Amino acid sequence: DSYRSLAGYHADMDRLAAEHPGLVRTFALPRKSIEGKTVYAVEIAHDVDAPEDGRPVFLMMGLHHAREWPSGEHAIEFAFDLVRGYGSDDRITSLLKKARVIVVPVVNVDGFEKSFNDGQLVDLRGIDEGGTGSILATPGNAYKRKNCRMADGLAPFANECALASSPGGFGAGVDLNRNYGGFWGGPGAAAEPVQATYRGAAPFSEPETQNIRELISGRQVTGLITNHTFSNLVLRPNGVAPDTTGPDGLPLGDPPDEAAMKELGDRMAAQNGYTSQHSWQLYDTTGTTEDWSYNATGGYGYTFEIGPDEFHPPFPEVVDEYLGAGEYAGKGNREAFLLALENAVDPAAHSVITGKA
Ligand code: 0X9
Ligand code: ZN
Repeated sequence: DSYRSLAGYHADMDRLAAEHPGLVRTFALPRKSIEGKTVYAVEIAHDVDAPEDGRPVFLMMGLHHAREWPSGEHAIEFAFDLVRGYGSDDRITSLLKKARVIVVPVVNVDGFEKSFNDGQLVDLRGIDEGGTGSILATPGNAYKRKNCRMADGLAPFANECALASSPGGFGAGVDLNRNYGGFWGGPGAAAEPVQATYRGAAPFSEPETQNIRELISGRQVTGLITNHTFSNLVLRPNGVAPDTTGPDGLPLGDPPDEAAMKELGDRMAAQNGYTSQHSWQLYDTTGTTEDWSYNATGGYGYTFEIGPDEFHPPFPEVVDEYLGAGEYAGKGNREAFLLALENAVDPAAHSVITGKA
């Protein structure tokens, strides 16, 4: 009926596990957030409690960026869909016998809580003694982007985590989608803590990105989607163009799996009606989730930029865009996600490189 709060996400994950023992389990990621909150994952698979059995893992994430509310909703709705389909839908049942699916709907728990509470947590007007005026122009925190890493050298009000980091690049916090260890420190990420795309003090300096690193390094993640909003895009690595100079002094070139990753990206885009493109065609980025995960593990990774033009569209539109209903008839993310899961089960089966397609 409406966007989930952080507590709502946790309650739904717990309920899924409680109602479907053997199929669903929840677990805590190893590092607590900057503010000490636990970050939860839900895992869905046939015989989910069986010891590690070599099944590939498909990872679905949302809400690296606090304000991008639909990104968590689409992630958790996919979990619900898989649970509903297990035992009743042959395709889903078969996929869940061959792979494990892990969903982390809220990566940036601290930031999301601030954004969702939309400025109700703090009223800074009384303490605007620095006289910047910009505080008054930022009445709510719904548009907060980054995490809650507070930084030395910033005025006390700018160190308030509840502040939006944009517009105006205002406020402390690390951009979690610039903090991964892939091309960290390169173009398209800021070195100054106040900036909206601040990369952090070092690669993986943040507990929230460490969580995802541990998850991907400890399991066999052969495919992932990290959801963001907005612009109706399916983005694939890399975040910098092939003529960019790499660490060896030579141009990076396209990723070795470019042809296969393009083919899957295009097939997903045919399902959701988005545009499939290289990440760098949007703009340069470094330190992003899938630039690290793909280059570190070879598992395919995509960013979905959900929705045409809003961070917080009316909730019924978010549901329709997931299902492919209403004005999104026939163009839903559900089917695109299933293609990604299918590919993660057997990457070679769909590869234009192996020719088995
Ligand atoms: O800038 C970002 O992090 C993403 N856009 S957003 O509006 N959600 O902030 C785009 C990232 C694109 N680059 C890669 N995924 N490599
Ligand atoms: Zn984003």
